[in-house]
Amino acid sequence: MTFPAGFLWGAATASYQVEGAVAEGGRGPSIWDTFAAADGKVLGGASGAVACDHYHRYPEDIGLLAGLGLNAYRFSVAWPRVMPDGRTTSAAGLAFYDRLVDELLSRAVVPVLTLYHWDLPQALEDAGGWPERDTAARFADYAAVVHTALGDRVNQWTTINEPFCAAFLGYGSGVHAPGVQDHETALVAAHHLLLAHGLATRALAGQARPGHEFSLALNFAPAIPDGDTPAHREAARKFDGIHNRFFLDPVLGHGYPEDVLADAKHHGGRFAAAVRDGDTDVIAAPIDWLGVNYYAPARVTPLEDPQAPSNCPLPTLRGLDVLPAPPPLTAFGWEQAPATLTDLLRRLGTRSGGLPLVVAENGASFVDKVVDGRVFDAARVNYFMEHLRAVHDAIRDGVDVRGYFAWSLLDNFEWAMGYTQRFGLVHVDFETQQRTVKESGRFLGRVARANALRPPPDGVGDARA
Ligand code: GBH
Repeated sequence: MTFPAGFLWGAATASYQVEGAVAEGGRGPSIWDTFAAADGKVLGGASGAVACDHYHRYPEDIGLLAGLGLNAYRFSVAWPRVMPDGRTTSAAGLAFYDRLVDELLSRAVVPVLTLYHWDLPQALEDAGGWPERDTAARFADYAAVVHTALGDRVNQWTTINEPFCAAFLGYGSGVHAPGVQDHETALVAAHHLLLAHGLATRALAGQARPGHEFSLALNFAPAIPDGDTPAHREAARKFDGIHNRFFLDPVLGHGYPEDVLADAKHHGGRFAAAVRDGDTDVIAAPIDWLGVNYYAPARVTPLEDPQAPSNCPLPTLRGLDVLPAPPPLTAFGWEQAPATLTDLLRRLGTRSGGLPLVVAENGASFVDKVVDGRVFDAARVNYFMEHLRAVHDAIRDGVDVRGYFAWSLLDNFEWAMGYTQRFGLVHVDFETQQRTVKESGRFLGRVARANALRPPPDGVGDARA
């Protein structure tokens, strides 16, 4: 099972989840520093203050990634390093990413840079955050500054990682920073995040060099109706609408989906008022590829009362429940459904008219133990193997998939779950900062070096056989 020539094989991280050093190099506070400092928001009272200390240990970490045989590193830039107050550029902040990019290039690793993975400067939250339209303009300015500084060496640019999470978990359910709980506010925030993507993409395109490519990364949770009735299909439509199409459709130039806007009617008029003439054109700024973050589907079932509140805390959702996932589960309790990834990639390829796709995140948390200096994470090896076969199935069917990034290079700060969920190809001991490459890291590196997945010997690790 060979992958296309030039396929990007990488691992991903995010600034707040790995860097630590939150008070160094002139970095300003972000909403995640504030959120993690508040009582009861993050499991165990944890924060990203130290995390993996990647800010100091990036040469070692990039050495591990390159040593495995991976050829790309997807990382995010911390806006509050580059602009401690959200507006004024810090040379010291930019200098860190300068060093990081040089280190990657010296090891022939392709830098894939994400401008926003949820660490909004606190000063901008104090000025209204994503529910405030001006934040989108501030983001475009910031994007241009980073692009000016690194555009001579970085070709792959992603504006925003998972606007769904930044908006709906940050301002709707409140389980992520800044912890606002208001679904109408969350919809407004979502619009401004998408607007920020469009404004930034336009700004970067205006100063692009040959070879530069622009993208954003959306998280998809395909909705699987847990039964074959019209009510089940309606429940799946609603979930798919707000989780997936609400973000995908405007980026692809189709505007906001009418059915989702109808589902959103009970939220009042603030979202409609936030969408100004011309915004949908901005959001539809051409991109070169779409980042596809995939972890698991959602099994949905209708409630008898179509107006009854859903157990899934997303704006617009009424009259449906999301069922507990069937086993085998990851440590997070997420379903393992590789075939859903094939379906998703096919659907995105069709819906986008053939836009190149990159699997920008895929991975699983399991309970890992270091034994005699090794981590035999067989469940994760199996997870990667099955999902890579799923990606290959889509490519075989003609979908243009250009790369695959494991989430994550390192065990790291898993947001509201603190340090309790390990997703890394590399184990991190958070007491000593000792790194231990896991078996899954070696496995992915072998696949990357071969640019091919070899079928396993009969019956071995083959859940589909
Ligand atoms: C990714 O998001 C993040 O990009 C990354 O930073 C993180 O470490 C990684 O996942 C692992 O968690 O729909 O309200 O029931 C994953 C997207 C979105 C998946 C929220 C789980 C459940 C919330 N996640 N979703 S809800």
